[in-house]
Order: sequence, then C-alpha cells, then structure tokens
Amino acid sequence: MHAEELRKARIGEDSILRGQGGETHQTAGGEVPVLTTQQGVPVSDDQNTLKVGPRGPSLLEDFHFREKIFHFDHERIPERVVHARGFGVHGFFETYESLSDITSADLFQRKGERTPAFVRFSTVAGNKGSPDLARDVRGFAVKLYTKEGNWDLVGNNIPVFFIQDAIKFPDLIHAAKQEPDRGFPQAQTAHDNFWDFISLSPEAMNMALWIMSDRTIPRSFRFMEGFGVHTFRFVNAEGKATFVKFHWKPKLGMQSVVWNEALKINGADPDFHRRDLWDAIQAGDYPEWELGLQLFDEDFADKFPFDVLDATKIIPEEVLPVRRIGRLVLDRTVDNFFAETEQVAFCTQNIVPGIDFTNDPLLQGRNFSYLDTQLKRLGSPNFTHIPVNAPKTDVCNFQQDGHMAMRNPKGRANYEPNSWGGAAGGPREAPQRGFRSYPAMESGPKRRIRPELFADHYSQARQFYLSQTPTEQMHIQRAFTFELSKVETPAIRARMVSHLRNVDETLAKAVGDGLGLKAMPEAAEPARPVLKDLPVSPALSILQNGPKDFAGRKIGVLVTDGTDAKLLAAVEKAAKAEGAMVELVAPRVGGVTLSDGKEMPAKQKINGGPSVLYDAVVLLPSAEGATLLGKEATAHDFVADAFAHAKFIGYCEAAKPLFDKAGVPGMDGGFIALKAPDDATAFVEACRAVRFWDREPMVHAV
Ligand code: HDE
Repeated sequence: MHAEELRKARIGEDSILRGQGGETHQTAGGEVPVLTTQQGVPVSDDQNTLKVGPRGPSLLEDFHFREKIFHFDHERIPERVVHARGFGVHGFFETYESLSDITSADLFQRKGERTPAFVRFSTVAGNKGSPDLARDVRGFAVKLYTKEGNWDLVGNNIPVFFIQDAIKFPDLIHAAKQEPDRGFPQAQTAHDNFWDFISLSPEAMNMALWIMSDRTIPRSFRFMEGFGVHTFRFVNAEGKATFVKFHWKPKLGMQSVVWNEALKINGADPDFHRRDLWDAIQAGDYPEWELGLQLFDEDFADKFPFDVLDATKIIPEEVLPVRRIGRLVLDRTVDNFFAETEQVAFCTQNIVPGIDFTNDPLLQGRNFSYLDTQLKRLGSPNFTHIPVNAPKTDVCNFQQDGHMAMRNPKGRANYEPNSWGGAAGGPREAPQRGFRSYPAMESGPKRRIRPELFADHYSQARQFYLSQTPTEQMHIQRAFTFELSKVETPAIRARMVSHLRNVDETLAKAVGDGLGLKAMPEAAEPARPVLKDLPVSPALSILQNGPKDFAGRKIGVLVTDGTDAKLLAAVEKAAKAEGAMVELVAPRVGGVTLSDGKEMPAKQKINGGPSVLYDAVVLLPSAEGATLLGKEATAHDFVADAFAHAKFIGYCEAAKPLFDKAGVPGMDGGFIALKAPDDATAFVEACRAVRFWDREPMVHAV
C-alpha cells in the first residue's frame, strides 16, 4: 500500500463508513471519532506495542495492548448446544382481528395491533460455522415483545418432533451431532449413530419421513413454514380455555432445492440462507408469514385418534382448518450480529397472560432446558438485561445484583411485603391482571410412563408419505437411500428399512433396492396397529402449496461481451414486473460490453456464480461469447446443473452450442427460446411453476 494511503487509513481520512459518537478529531476528510481504550483514554498508536528500543522486548506496562488482547481472548461465548448456526432479524406482528373471545393475551385484543418481533432462524445439528444447506430441521424462533411481557414461540419448520419425552433429548442430539471419537461428520445426519438411534426409536418414524422430505432443504428461510409443534392453551378473560396449535405460513409459498443442488450450494455459498434473508430485507422486499391457528376443545381432543399432547403427531389441516389471524413482517436486519443474533435468548417458558402450556412432556421438559442453557451461554442471570432480550414494557421486581446487572433498583425497598407504602414500597402483585395458570385438574399415580395412544408410531408417517406428489415421494426415497448409504453398518440400514415397511411397501422397496439389499428385512413389529386408511392431507406437500408467482426468486443471466442489450433489458423488465431479481454472471466480474456498447457490471464471475445459486437461468451470450464459454468448464457446469436440477432455462439462439458442450441430451418444455423481447414475459411466466419436474426422472438412472 502506498505510504500516504496507509497514513490516511490510520487516521480515518479516507473512511467511507464513519463510526458514531465519542470524541472526534478533525481531519481533511472530516470529523473522525478518536480511538480510545475501554476506559475512554485516547490512543495515540494502535500499530506498535510499547518496546524498549526498536528491537527490544515488549513491556508489560503496555496497558492498551494488554487490554486489547485480553478482550479479544474473551470474545467467544459457548455456542448453542443445538441450533448453533442461526440468523436473526427484526420485524413486527400485526393482527387481522381481535381474538378477545378466545384469549386475553394483550397482543391479540385489538385488530391492527402491531407487536415488535425478533426472529431467529437456524439449523439444528451443525456448529456455528456449518453450511446453511445441511439437510436439517430449521428453527423458527419468534420473540414477541408484547405490552404484557415477552412471549417466545420457539418453533421449527416441521410440525412434529423426533421424540415424545424430553428425557430423550440429550440422546437424540448426541446421536445426531459429530460422533464423539472422531469429531465428524459435521452438520449431517448421514452417519451410523444417528440412524442407529432413530431405528431403535420407533417414535421417531413420523419425523424421519419429514426430515427425509424436501422440508429439510428449503430454498431459503423465506419459503418455509413454521410451527409451534406442541399443543398450547389460550385462556380468555372468563377463564375458558381453548387448545391451540400455531402455524406460520409463508406469503411467498413453499419452495425447496434439490439434494444435489444443496450439496453444491454448500460449497459455492455456505451462507446461502442468511445472505438470502439479508439481501431481501436490504432490498426492501420484506418477507411475510401469516400466523395460523388450529383451535379445538377437550371434546375434539378426546375424539381425535391420536393424543394431542404427543409432539410426534399433527392434526391435519383438512381435519381442523388453520385460521389465519395476523401477519409477521421481517423488515430490519440487526445492527450487530453478536449483540442480537448470538445473544438472543429464547425460552419456551416465556408466555404471557392469556396463553398457557399443556402437559406435553416435551414442552414441560423444554421449559426447564431453555432457561438453564441461557445461563451457561450468556453467563449471568441478567441476560434479560441485554437489549434484544429485554421486554419493551416496564420490568419491576426485587430481583437484584449478579454479574453485569444493568437494570438496578433504586431506593430502600428490595423485598415485599414492606411497609414503605406507595411508590417508595416498590412494585406489588396484580391479582387480576397478572399471569395465572389455567387451573387444570390433575391427578394420578406418580410413574415413569407414556399415554397409550403415544405408541402409534407409523400411521401418520404413512399418511405423510401418501400425501406427497410422486416427485416428492421420489425425493424421500432418494434421501433415505443417500443417508443410509453413508451408514457403514448393514444391520442399521436393514433395521431402518424394516420400519419403512410399516410406512409404505413401495417406499421400503425403493430404499431397499437403492441400498442393494439382497433380501427385504421383516417388517418391524408395531406396538399398535397401523391405521392404513387415514385420508391424505395435501397441506403436507410442498409442491401442492407452492408459489402463485415467481416473486422473490432470483434469475441468473449468463452474459458476455456482445450480449443482446434488448433481450437483456426485456428479461430484467419482465423479472421486475414479477417481483423477481436478476443477477448477471459473466466471464469477468468487471462486467461486459453489451451489443449497444453499454458497459454492464456483473454480480458474479462465472466460477463464483454457479447456477445452483439461482431459481432459473437465462443464457444470453453473443456468438463469440458462446465460443469462449464453450471452452470454460464452469460454464458447462452452469448449464448442466441447471438442466439436472430441473430449472427453467431461457436461451438466445447464440447459446445453443453450449447445450451440446454441457452434455444436455435434448430440449424439453423447460427450455424457453428468447427470440424477441416479448418472449421474456413468457419465460418468467413459465418460471412460476418453479421447476420443470418432468425432466427429473430422466436425469437419474440409479
Ligand atoms: Fe430446542 N433447544 N429443545 N426444540 N430449540 C434449544 O436453547 C430442547 C425442541 C428450538 O434461535 C436450546 O437457547 C429440549 C423442539 C429452536 O436461539 C436448548 C428439547 C423444538 C431453538 C434446547 C427441545 C425446538 C432451540 C439450545 C426436547 C420445536 C433455537 C440453545 C424436549 C418446537 C433458539 C437454546 C434460538 C434451542 C432444548 C426440542 C426448537 C438446549 C430439551 C420440539 C428453534 O435449550
């Protein structure tokens, strides 16, 4: 670096991003805050430690150096034991109607009421630095800062769970994460320990089907559903209780990637999901979900063929419709990832008056775990003082002191009852307004036992599988085959197939064949008879609940020098009209010169912008450009992958030689020729189907 440039960078003269606050000093570049120690002492030199002479020993006296390194040494806090990798954003929840007849929860009393929200999406098994496209459940944790305190709805993107009782959670997570002797595999369930545990835990079968479906490889957080999973209670002002299950429905519809694409995205952009959310919010394209409720009473619960306290079961929407009562809008990224995303502390026991728990043994166990884990992670019972965790309503109590206490009571009274009276006596109970538990009648012998209906492990797994489209069923077969092919112990593979025989024989056979089993194992013995004729539930299929349009999706356009400017403009215009984004991929990131002489910068160089990053692609090279790309392996991959991943491919005449080079066997209905600018609209309209699935069976022979 040039010496003068270096000097300016040190004093902040050339800075384009200026810090805020503190003391400032004048430079030719304007006012710049003065660098200080944690004690506010101005620092003169941040490049050199204090030494005796130029080559001499460093001095212990250098308080600035020691403080800086000391602080750095302590930057890390323990990562979450599960859901370590996450991405949090701010937003709000807005009601469509008043729910005062069913709950006294303040946030649901008034139509149009807005409640600030913080949402953290996550993967479960991987460490903090693991890739976003791991095949995994996604966390969907929502903190609602209501006027009567914080309500945390700590959900997932799958409505059921692996286990029925919290006591099994450490075993489940140990089995899923890296094996303890070797420290791998990272962020994947495709290994012996996981499938050993699952195949020995029949209660996990419904969830096993869900995780082998495309739900675990979402296109991004914006295109997935969320679920509270457990049955909760709403309680109204008269004390009447209603059971409730919570659903988040994405306004953009559901969408997933295909597995081979996920594997490649993890290499090309391990931050694919967080970047997607960041980009969308920065662009003002705020993602939205609707909050849906399934409401029911004791009578319904008694008649339902499964136990509503069993978190491995759903209530199909076709049996009990989802009532949409408000929307969640995510409209602000965090200012600081650590302060907000990392330090946010969700606790399932954070509920507000008008909402209550049920006896779901998983939920009851979670209520202990979340508070406990925050103390470990954040190091102090005062984690509620951290801004992202602090309620946006008054907090008044006599809890005091502890590490890093930021909110300290004033005055003499730090206990109650006291006789100081009025404001001097401090806060007091509110018998009417305060939180009161629903007075459910409970009795029975104390035993370690589960309810009888919990023992039906296959019926809903079967219902889930049969509710999928043939394309989705094929994905499930292939996912099981992939995962179990990574399992080294043949007996574990066979044990899993023995469970699948109780789900669906075609599925079991496909997986057995895929694994190369010589003979099918006996079906596992079900603890309760499998209900084979549960009606299918189309709501469980992603493809039957896809988008209405191509809004929020991204088109990758391959351009070169000489690209037809009119065609490119037409693609950009058609995409914009649909609410989709366009990114240019070029031989060089500096960009290209279009046919009309206009210079266009590119977003990606071809080897950094593979087609797996896009929902659809357009190939717009000039004839010379196509010749150049014909010699470039990454351009072949761009086309070959778009084809293999069943994407819609728009192309100009000059692009055709690239199909041969990429080994494309032939064109199908997913190819749309862009001969004239008007064709761009037809292309974007075709993209509304998201994928040309008919192609998929042709690209897989094994
Ligand atoms: Fe969690 N879970 N969990 N979980 N969970 C945690 O809490 C736990 C379960 C979920 O973005 C931990 O703060 C137990 C179901 C999400 O910060 C921990 C059981 C569902 C997040 C914990 C479950 C979830 C967590 C780790 C079985 C969906 C991330 C760090 C009884 C309804 C929250 C932390 C965030 C995080 C325990 C099962 C969702 C250890 C004991 C079921 C979205 O407390």
